[in-house]
Amino acid sequence: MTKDAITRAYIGLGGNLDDPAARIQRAFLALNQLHHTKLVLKSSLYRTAPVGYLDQPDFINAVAAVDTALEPIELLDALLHLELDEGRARSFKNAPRTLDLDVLMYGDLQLIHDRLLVPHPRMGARAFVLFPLQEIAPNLLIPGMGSVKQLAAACQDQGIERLENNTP
Ligand code: PH2
Ligand code: MG
Ligand code: MG
Repeated sequence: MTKDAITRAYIGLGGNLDDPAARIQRAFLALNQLHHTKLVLKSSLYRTAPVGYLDQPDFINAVAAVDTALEPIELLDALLHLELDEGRARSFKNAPRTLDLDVLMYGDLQLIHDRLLVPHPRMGARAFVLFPLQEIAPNLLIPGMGSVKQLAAACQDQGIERLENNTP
């Protein structure tokens, strides 16, 4: 099922196993190939310190903007397929991974669904989301959380480095 309206959605990309930068570059291409979906903007790649479970390699993170006619759950399922294509295995919460693709925002929607919370409930406190998001959408307001600028400014202390040439 698709709907006629097109919605701007933001996708968080991250990984820290087996050449994550290459996987994120492939994921940008794959997002543009999804049904009823067009890649609109992609951020630089960032090297980021792990958040949550600390005993694991640094991550590579980025954010993409897509315009999509997929419904939120359809988009979620499409992203889960792309993760599987990149060999994603799920062992424990916040475990190292080849590729994680998260629906961060879907227009102005605030969604509580048993499979998906939008906006992503932790995005407002994570530099690895907010810095790349701010790069591609500096004036964005995150429903229920505030402006990406203010939220990013409050996360300056988290380890994050923009990769100049987009390679680690
Ligand atoms: N993702 C997590 C938990 N911790 N840390 C960084 N630096 N980057 C991530 O993408 C990340 C994380 C859960 O998905
Ligand atoms: Mg995640
Ligand atoms: Mg995820």
